[in-house]
Order: sequence, then structure tokens, then C-alpha cells
Amino acid sequence: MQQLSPLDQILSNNNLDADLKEIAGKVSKNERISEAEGLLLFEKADLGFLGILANFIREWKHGDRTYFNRNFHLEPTNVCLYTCKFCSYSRLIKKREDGWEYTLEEMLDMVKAYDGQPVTEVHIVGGVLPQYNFDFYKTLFQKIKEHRPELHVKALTPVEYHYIFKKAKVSYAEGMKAMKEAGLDSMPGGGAEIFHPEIRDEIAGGKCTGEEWLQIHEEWHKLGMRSNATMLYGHIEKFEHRIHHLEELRKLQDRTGGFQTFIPLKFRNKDNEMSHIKESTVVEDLRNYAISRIYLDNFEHIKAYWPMIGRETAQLSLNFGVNDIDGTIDDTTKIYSLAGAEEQNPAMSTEDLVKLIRNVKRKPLERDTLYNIVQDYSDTVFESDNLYRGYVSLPVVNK
Ligand code: V47
Ligand code: SF4
Repeated sequence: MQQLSPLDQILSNNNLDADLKEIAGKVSKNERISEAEGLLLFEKADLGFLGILANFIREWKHGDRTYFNRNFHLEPTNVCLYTCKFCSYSRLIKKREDGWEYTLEEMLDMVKAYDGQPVTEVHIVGGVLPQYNFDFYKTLFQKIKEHRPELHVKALTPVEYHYIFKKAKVSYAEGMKAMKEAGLDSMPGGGAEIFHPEIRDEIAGGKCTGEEWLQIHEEWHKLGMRSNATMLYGHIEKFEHRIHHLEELRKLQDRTGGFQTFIPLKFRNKDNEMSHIKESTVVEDLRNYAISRIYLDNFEHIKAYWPMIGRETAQLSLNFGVNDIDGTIDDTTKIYSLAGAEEQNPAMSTEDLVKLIRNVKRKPLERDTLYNIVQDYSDTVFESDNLYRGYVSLPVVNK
């Protein structure tokens, strides 16, 4: 007798609630679920059920393929005008001398430090300060491209763009066009937090609104360019705010198709103004990945940011809708380690990453930022593997 797939078992389970069964039916037919159904999943679906649905979609879209990239981070400054309550940087504006504010030359030197290394992307993100204005960033992008044209520049978020365009008195459309001409290749997903003003005003008041974040991405997509999206969850928001956030992203993606990847970001509570809030559990993190995968039917990729959640949860997430685990970054990023992320010096070699993926029976593929395959590591043998392969003719040392 043929064995039923996990999803077929759900569909033939007479004890399952009718509303959950209906959602499973929709997933099996590749149909979109509604906002009310998304909320229902958050409120009552258990981890096992969600994992089966999300993994069905993951494997239907990507099979076992699991992507990572080789990138490095540049953070111009860790001082910021804004005071987002979840951010472990924001206090530093009062103690500016404790932070760093790199010059253009210093930043270019940091890029040059990677010369000859097989990185394909630089991810630039940091605090907002007046000296990092429209002209500064245009020049930075131009100079990086002059130095290393093939390096993909994934830089800044609508938080910075909104601020610098306003100061330079240019529209979002003009501003994004100028950034593209200067060498910007794509936009990372940061600054999204939670779009709903009820929550955003409370935790990230003063910076661009949710609507403005979406408008800037829309202008960027209209230029034929790609970007990512994030959601900061697990603090004071309710499930309905998460669904509102996902719905806004899904609507924009229907209009433009410009998003590549959705990255849920788990709130970490160390050393910020929300330290009293308990962090979400691993079960809740996995549920959130799975529901994101189910809800965002028009997003190709769901990414787990391993420095934030740790290596083991990243491995688990590959069964809950995730098909990308970001890059082999090094300790040039401090945003998360300052906030108490799992990884204090988040460096993972390509070998570590490949083995992490292979150990859970998935297929590791190095990609570039736009998901072109750079290398398939399914069968790669690493130098260190040979150490265990029986070079037994080592000289025997007599004591
Ligand atoms: O917008 C800040 C978040 C984001 C905390 O696009 C925090 O490939 C949790 O967007 N706890 C920036 N999160 C990082 C980001 C990102 C990361 C990796 C890949 C990509 C991509 C984008 O970090 C901020 C904010 O939401 N953040 N503080 C904290 N305490
Ligand atoms: Fe500034 Fe970004 Fe931190 Fe907010 S999250 S305080 S905008 S660095």
C-alpha cells in the first residue's frame, strides 16, 4: 500500500478542526490563504501542523535546495539620531564618543581589505547621522564600484533613504534613481520592524512610517530592482499586527514582484529599552517562520538569519519553510551581538555552513545576491575531511 504524504495524512484526518483542514486544503492546491486564516494559524495551529504545511511549500518551490552567500558587513556608524526602543545602538547618541563614525576613506579601506577574497556582496547598514547624507552615500557607492565593479552593493534601508532624501529635498523616485546610478544594486530588508502605527509609533517613533517604508521599496522596484523585507517580532506586537505586516508586504509584492526574500527577525532583549520583555521561544520562532512561508505565497524565499537565532535553530528552520540561511559574515556586524544574539562573533566559514546544511539532509548552494548559483556544495570534500580519511602511515612515536 502506498504511504500517504504528511499533508495527505492531515487532509484525511477526521479529528482535525474543519477550519484548519480547509487551510491545509488550500495549501495543497497552491491557493492563497486569507488574513483571517493567517490569524487563525497564529492563534491555534500547532507546530507539527504548521511544519507540514510550510515544508510542503518549501519543497514544492525549492526541493532540498538551501541557499547561502558569501558577504561582509560595513557599518558606517553605530550612533543614531533615532531612539528605537528595541535597538541596542540608540543610547549611544548621548555618549557619542563611545561609538564609531567612519569616514569615506576608512570605509573604502574596509572594502579593500576583502580584495582577493571570494565575497560577492557587501551589506551596508548602520545608524542615521547628518554627515552621512545623499552625497556621502552616492560617493561611497560610486567609489566601491570603481574599485570592485562586480561586488554587489546591498545598502541602506528606507529609514536612511527617507532621512537623506528629505534633507536633500528630492522625491523618493528621484532619490532611488540617483542611488541606482551611483551603484546601488539592491536594498536589504531592514527598518521594517512592524508597520502598524499602533506598535511602530511606540517602539520606533520618529523614523519613516510603515507606509513610507513600503513606498520607497515600491519606487525601487519600479526601477526594475530587487529588495528584501523583514519583520521584527516577539515584543509588544500582537498576532494581528504580524498579519497586518505580512498582508502589506504581500499586497506590494502582488503589484511589483520586486521582493526576493522575507526575513523574520526575532526580537533580542539585551541592553535595550525593552529588556524587560521576555524573548519568544524557539517553538514560537519556528511557528512564525512556517506561517510566514504559508502566508507569503508570492515570495520566493524565506531566510533565517543564523547569527540572530543560532546555528541549531537555523538548522531546524529548514523544516519550517526556510530555504536560505544568509551568509558567511564576520564580526563586522555588531547590531545583533549587542542585542544579545546567539552568536557574539558571527563568523561561519563556508565549510561550517555547508556542513550545517548537509547535516540536516539538505542541499547547500552558494548563491549571489540575486540567487544565481555560484557553486553547488552537495558533494564537496573539504581539506579537513582528509584528516579523518586514514593517513594511517603517520610515524609512530616511541615514548
Ligand atoms: O531593522 C535591531 C533589527 C534590522 C534588534 O536583507 C533587531 O538580507 C532583533 O534588516 N533584536 C536590521 N532585531 C537587519 C536586517 C537584515 C539582517 C540580515 C539580512 C538582511 C537582508 C537584513 O535588525 C533592523 C531591526 O529590525 N534589529 N535591533 C534587536 N534587539
Ligand atoms: Fe537607529 Fe536603526 Fe537603531 Fe532605530 S534600529 S535606533 S534607526 S540604528
